[in-house]
Formats: sequence, structure tokens, C-alpha cells
Amino acid sequence: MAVTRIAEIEIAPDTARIYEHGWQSWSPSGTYPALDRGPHPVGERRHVLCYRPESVSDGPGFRGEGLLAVDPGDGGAVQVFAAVSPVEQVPSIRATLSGPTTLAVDVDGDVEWRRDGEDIVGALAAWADDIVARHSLPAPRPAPTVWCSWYHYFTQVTEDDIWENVEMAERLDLPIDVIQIDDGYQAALGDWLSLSGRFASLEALAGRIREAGRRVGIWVAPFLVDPASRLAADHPEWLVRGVDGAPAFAGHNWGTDLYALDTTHPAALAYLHDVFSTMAGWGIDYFKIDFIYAGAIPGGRYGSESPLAAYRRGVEMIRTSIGDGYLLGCGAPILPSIGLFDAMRVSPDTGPEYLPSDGDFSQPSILAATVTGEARAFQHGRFWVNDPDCLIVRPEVERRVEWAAHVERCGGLMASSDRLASLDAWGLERTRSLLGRTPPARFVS
Ligand code: 9PG
Repeated sequence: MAVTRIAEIEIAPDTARIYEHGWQSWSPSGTYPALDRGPHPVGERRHVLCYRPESVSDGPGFRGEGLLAVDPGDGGAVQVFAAVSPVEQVPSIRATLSGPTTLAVDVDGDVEWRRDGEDIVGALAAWADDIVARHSLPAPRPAPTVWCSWYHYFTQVTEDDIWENVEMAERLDLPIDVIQIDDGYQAALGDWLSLSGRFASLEALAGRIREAGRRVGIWVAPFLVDPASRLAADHPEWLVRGVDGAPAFAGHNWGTDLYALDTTHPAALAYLHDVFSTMAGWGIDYFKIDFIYAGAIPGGRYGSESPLAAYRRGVEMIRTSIGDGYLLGCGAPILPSIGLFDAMRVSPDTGPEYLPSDGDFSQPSILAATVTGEARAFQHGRFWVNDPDCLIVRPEVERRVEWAAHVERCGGLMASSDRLASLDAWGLERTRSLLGRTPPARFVS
């Protein structure tokens, strides 16, 4: 749809503030002085992987994907611009200065304009309440407590590492419900039922974890396909296509370009069902589905559905395949995910460093995860349980006191991701107390 100017707002430029909401979990979100500029990707690859592939993010001013708010800074009401139908269409909403004291708002889709109260957080919460009512969303199910393998072991995790932490959880008597195996167990992205050499049998491991009295969780990137996978070799017709007919570029990570699975292809959907129902049959009942922005990338698909409809169809198939299992989204287009998830990652990754290494606020760091996590606090208890990302409190984590305070403030999903044996007395106590508390139902009222 063509770009249309829908508003020109008078602002007090020195005190006005603008809230912009990023496309997916890792895309920066926050409130900034109006004379500033929103965060930008460092490089084109980052743009696809962590921002919105189809939107040009260069240029002055701000760009909210489906949601942007303006506090005019003169005591006047906050103005909220929001997608009319955020699960179906997410317009880019651009705010730029068009005069010394005027802010212009340009959109490329259907947007509603609301004036609501005097603070941005309250206005966003009121908008979210309306969405909850319009979609008749049930209250989110309470989240289990989790131990996750990613933030200590990364892709090199082994079956022995998982087992060491199951035993440590027992020895330390930690209130961990779910042991969640992250990236690293699989043979390749796409080949989810074949294992890397570091794992012997997921089914047997799941059985042992359950016998030890814990539930089992798994990480899957269901819409990503490694060009070197069996899946890509056997079923090139299941991949989303680019303009030249070759598989569409869905990002670059782990040293390779990535493709996307076409969830409008019935056989690809059946494959997803097979993967998730097989895992559920092994007793896995907690699923972190990641890099799922790839299910919504633009490109040629078998069916004629829009990318967002294709995305929702894929997630719905996963949901159906896992029965009552708990579903956590990550790397997920946020607004199109409303109504589909139990919990949602609302920030870029945390990490042992305080600042993102190259200044890109979509990248792992305590600060970037905190800023974006806080900017999406209003979603908690409304759309789902917010996941601020895992608690990491081993001694080498920079400003671990601040990170633990942020995770606590969020009051959402509580997941520990240190090697439990590497915690010092403070880290262990903080982990125990955060995992042990019952989070409040809502962060913002
Ligand atoms: C597993 C990880 C963990 C983590 C997820 C996600 O921009 N990037 O290159 C980028 C890479 C990895 C990433 C996020 C961004 O992390 O958030 O919890 O599951 O995948 O690979």
C-alpha cells in the first residue's frame, strides 16, 4: 500500500518523546527523545535476521512496526498509532519532524489513531487491553520454571552437559520444572529428528530427565532450513522462493545463508506435524520455537496466502501437534503472534557483556535486552507471559546484579542458563530465590 500521511502533531521538540515498537523479538524497541533517531541495524544481514526484512530502516526519525506512540511533551495527551488488525497486517509507522515543532506520521497500511492519557506506558497498556478484548484472549497460563542450556554451552552442548545440570539441580534442590535443551542437539537446521554427534538419543535422554522428576523442553527453529540439510536436498519445493526462483534469503548465521520453510505447502506442514508430534510423544512438553520471523518473510510460496497468514498457519500446526505442551516464541514477529503463544521473548539475547559488541541494539548484551524488554513490559499478562531472556548470574557476567534485577522486575518467565556448578554463593542464592518466587500476573496495571 502507498505511503500516506495520516497526522501532523504539534510537539514541544525538546521534551517530546517517541515510542517505537520493533518487528520481532530481537528488534530494538524503546522510548527516545523526539530529536533523536531510532536504533538501526549494523549491516544488511542484521537487517534480515534481527529487524524487518522488507522495511527500509535507514533515514531520519522513527519507525514503529505496527505500533508507535508520541508524548508531545507539552502536557497534552499521548497519541498512539497502531495497526488496525495487528495479527493480519503490520504497517510500518514512520514519525519524522516536518517543521520545527511538527511531527509527521506516515503509514503504509491501516492504522488507528488514539489519544490516551499522559504517559506512554499507560497508553500502550490501554491499547493492549483493547486488543485482548477484541480477540477475547484468555489469561495466559502460568509458566513453569526452566533451566536452559544456551547461555553457557551455546551450540557445543552435549548430552553429558545436560545430565550434569539435571544432577546439579537435584543436588542443589533448585525449583526447576523444565530442563530445556537448546540449539546444538540437531544434525542440521531442518533435520530436527536427526542428531548431532554430541547426542545419542533424544528420546532416551527425555526419558531419563522425566525419571529424575523434571519435565523436558526443546529448542527448534521450525521455519529455518540449512542449505546443507537433508530437508533442503530432499524437498527443495518446500522452500520459500526469492524473485529469481532460487530459495529466498532468510538470514545468515552459523556461517551459512539460511532458507525458509514454506508453510503453505501441505507436505511441509505435514513434516512440521511429524517433528513436533514425535517430540511430544517422547514426553517433551515445553517448546521454544526460534527464528520464527523466517515463517513470515516475503517470497514465493506454494499457496496464495499472505506471509503473515502463512506464519500463523505454521505456528497453529505446531500448537496442534504439541497438545497441551507449553509454547514459547523467540525471534518472533510480535504483533502477528498475538493469541498463539503461552510465552514470548520480548528482547534480544542477554549475554555476559553489558554492551552489544558493535553497538547494534539487536545484539546480545545486558543493556539491549533490558531496554527492549522494558519497552514491551505492557505485553506481559495480556498477550502472553513475557520472557525477558534467561537469568545468567555466574561471576563473569558483567553487571549481573542489574541483569537479575531486570529479570525480577519483569515478573515473567524465569529460566536459569548458567552451568549450575559454576555459580558462586551469590549467584546460587539469586537463582534459587528468583526461580522460587511466584510471578505476579501483571507487570503494568
Ligand atoms: C540459539 C539461540 C538461543 C537464543 C535465541 C537465538 O543475530 N543473531 O545472529 C542471533 C543469533 C542467535 C540468537 C539471536 C540472534 O539467539 O534468542 O536464546 O536459543 O538462538 O541459536
